[in-house]
Amino acid sequence: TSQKIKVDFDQSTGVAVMRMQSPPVNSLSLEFLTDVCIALEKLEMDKSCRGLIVTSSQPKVFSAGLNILDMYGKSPEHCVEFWKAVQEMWLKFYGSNMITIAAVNGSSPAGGCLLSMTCDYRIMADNPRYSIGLNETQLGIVAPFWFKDTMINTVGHRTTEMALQLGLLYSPAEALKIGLVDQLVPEDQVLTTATETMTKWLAIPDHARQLTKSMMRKPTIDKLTSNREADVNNFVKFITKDSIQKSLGMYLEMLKRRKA
Ligand code: CO8
Repeated sequence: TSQKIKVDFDQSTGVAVMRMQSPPVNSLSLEFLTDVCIALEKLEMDKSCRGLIVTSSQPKVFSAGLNILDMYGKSPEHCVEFWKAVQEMWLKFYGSNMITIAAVNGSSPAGGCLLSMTCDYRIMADNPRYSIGLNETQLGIVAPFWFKDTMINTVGHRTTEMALQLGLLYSPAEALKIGLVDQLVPEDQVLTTATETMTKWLAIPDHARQLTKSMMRKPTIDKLTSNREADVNNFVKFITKDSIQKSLGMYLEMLKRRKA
């Protein structure tokens, strides 16, 4: 696999740990998404792999979400390829047969939050500097219906409506309160807690758990699977608009200024 993701699979436990290590902030670029999908596919095909923990090797950040530079000043053709890769990542993670646990050891906005929501369980570092949420409207863009559906399935309709309209980023304590994450632990215990939690989930017979997971998620997955092309077209039409490109440009400027 690539240098940007490190996968350690422990044969004795049947659990793999996937570490995202794409500096500086694990933004989900076309290349990175492709590598993640290939790695996930390999694990999925290995019947001895029953559980997957996803975490970050970067300090302070789980994932900054979709790579904005893949959506800014790019050709429609590039945007098509990029969006297909985003869809693919979501379909693979949300539909995974494995037990998936997100060890959210840093900030996790937008696509980062989406990735963690595709997992079966979320453990977040209890550090008030970190935040998590779907903040798309703050960038002047709109979370697609399947981002919205994933959040509704996680925290419910009313909370999602408010979160999406305002583009809310939650502190770990707030995220726990609304159920966006399942557990908070001190930063240095995120991974060990994920491993302990995995043991509990591994005690359930796979076939029963997998059918249950599929029963819960299939309608949401089918909605995208049967609308993939239209969803790609919508994305490209939206993201290549001058006004949207201008918003993204301003947001990138804001990120730079905030740093200085
Ligand atoms: N894409 C590209 N570059 C990024 C991104 C990103 N998502 N996030 C940060 N960067 C860049 C920064 O610009 C900076 O670049 P440089 O070094 O050249 O100045 C570098 O990464 C480091 O960033 P920071 O200095 O900000 O790092 P911090 O550790 O201080 O903060 C954060 C980390 C909290 C992750 C912060 O970088 C941040 O808030 N980033 C923006 C996150 C964000 O808003 N992402 C939204 C992406 S959009 C998305 O995921 C879903 C889109 C759905 C599309 C729907 C359209 C229809």
